[in-house]
Amino acid sequence: MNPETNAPYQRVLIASANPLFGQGLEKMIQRQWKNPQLEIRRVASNEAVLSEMQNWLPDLIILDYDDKAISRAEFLQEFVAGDQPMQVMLVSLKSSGAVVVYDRRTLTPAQAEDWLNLPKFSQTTSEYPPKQRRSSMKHFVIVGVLIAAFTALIYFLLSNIPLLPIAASAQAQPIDQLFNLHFFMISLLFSLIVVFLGYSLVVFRHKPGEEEDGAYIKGNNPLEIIWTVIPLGIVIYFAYLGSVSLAETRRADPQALEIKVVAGQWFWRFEYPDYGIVSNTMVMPVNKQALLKLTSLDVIHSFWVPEFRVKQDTLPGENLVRELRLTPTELGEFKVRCAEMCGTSHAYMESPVRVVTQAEFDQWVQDQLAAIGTDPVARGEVWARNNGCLSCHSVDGSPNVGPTWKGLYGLTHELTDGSVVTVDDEYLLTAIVNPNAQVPKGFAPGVMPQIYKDTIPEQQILEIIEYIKSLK
Ligand code: HEC
Ligand SMILES: [Cu+2]
Repeated sequence: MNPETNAPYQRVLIASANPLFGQGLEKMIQRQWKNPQLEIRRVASNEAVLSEMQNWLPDLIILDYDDKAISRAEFLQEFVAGDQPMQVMLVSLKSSGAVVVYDRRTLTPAQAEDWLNLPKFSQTTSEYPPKQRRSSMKHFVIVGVLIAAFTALIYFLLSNIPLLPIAASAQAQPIDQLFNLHFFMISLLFSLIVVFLGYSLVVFRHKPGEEEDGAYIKGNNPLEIIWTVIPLGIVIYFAYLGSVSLAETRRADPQALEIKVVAGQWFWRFEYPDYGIVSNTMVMPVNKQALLKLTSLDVIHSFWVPEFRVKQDTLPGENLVRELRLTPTELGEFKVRCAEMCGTSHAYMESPVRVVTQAEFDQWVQDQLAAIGTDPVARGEVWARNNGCLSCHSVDGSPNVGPTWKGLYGLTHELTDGSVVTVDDEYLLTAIVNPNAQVPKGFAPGVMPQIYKDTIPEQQILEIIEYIKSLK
């Protein structure tokens, strides 16, 4: 360092947040200048620099070139506001111990910008802050327009690429509305990120010869609050829409057609308890709600017809029956597939789903019933099997939860109340529709389901009785 001997400094202000910088420089200056009147002060923050400049009036200010905590821009502002020329040095300490003096000069306020050579500042002092704000406003306007255009473009593409198959059920409507909204949000967020990124890359690129570091930004509270509160609001709104849509897909029609869906490795079976039909194809009348009661025989499967959008797991276990409501709105042939990995043939676990008119459905029911036959005994056996009677009653005399049906008809029975009855048609009918009325000795009341009066058509109950009578 080589100070001008004819202008010895009396008050030197060293501005750096790095204590090593200040100490090293102070020692060096005292050794070199040997000026007994020399006073050196060290400050570590912007505020301190500014207050010392105003109150202590140093005649040399040494700024740490590498210190981002000392803002040269603010320093400059303060300096421009004053009217004293000031000696400033811009110094950098290298790790090798070398001192690099970038600049050292007496500055008049008018020269200040030139000296600091901060490219962001305008050439004319008086314009400095407003001009900067105006030009960043310009960037925001351009970016805003670009984001809007980009969002529109991507949303247009997303909504015109057939990402989803046709929507073929009433339950698909609220779900597709949600999908649309999500597509819009995806487009907006994607544009927001990519446009800001791309614009910054292009517009704020280092120009050749521009060696300055970028501005040091420590935080921005308003920005952080905005980008927390707005997404939070959006997420809460989506949660609200999600629950509304869920309720919509579950809206119950009391007239719904019940279909029991049984999943197993690897097949689907569809039972129509109202008709006593069991089928490998799910046939549904159009525009009529079907109430699916889903269950599994082995592992967890999942019932999914993509055109209907809604999906429901099927779980093994009597008391884990799940419900799904479907109102098909389009005639046609679809496919149910398993949407839960369930073993080696999971990928092939598909069954046809046919949506037909009510007339076609009635015809299908007639055909199925005709296939079962007209023999009451044979039909009774089907109803007994479909309704799960045979899981509690054996037909070969072997013991089970309930009394065996073999040889039951005509038997003389002792009941738990001590009375003795002969098993005839009337007894069997009462036993099925009102099981607790007469409990045979050795069996507990309340075990046999009390629901059959309501769930099995009377004609079918009579045919079950014919079947029981045939088991001699
Ligand atoms: C969960 C087991 C269970 C199921 C399912 C079941 N039952 Fe029963 N059933 C019983 C038991 C236990 C009894 C004896 C106690 C009673 O009568 O309540 C019985 C009694 C009967 C009797 C009288 C038998 C006798 O010896 O007096 C008839 C008839 C009968 N069931 C028919 C049916 C029919 C038809 C179905 C299907 C639609 C059916 N049960 C389903 C458990 C069952
Ligand atoms: Cu499966």
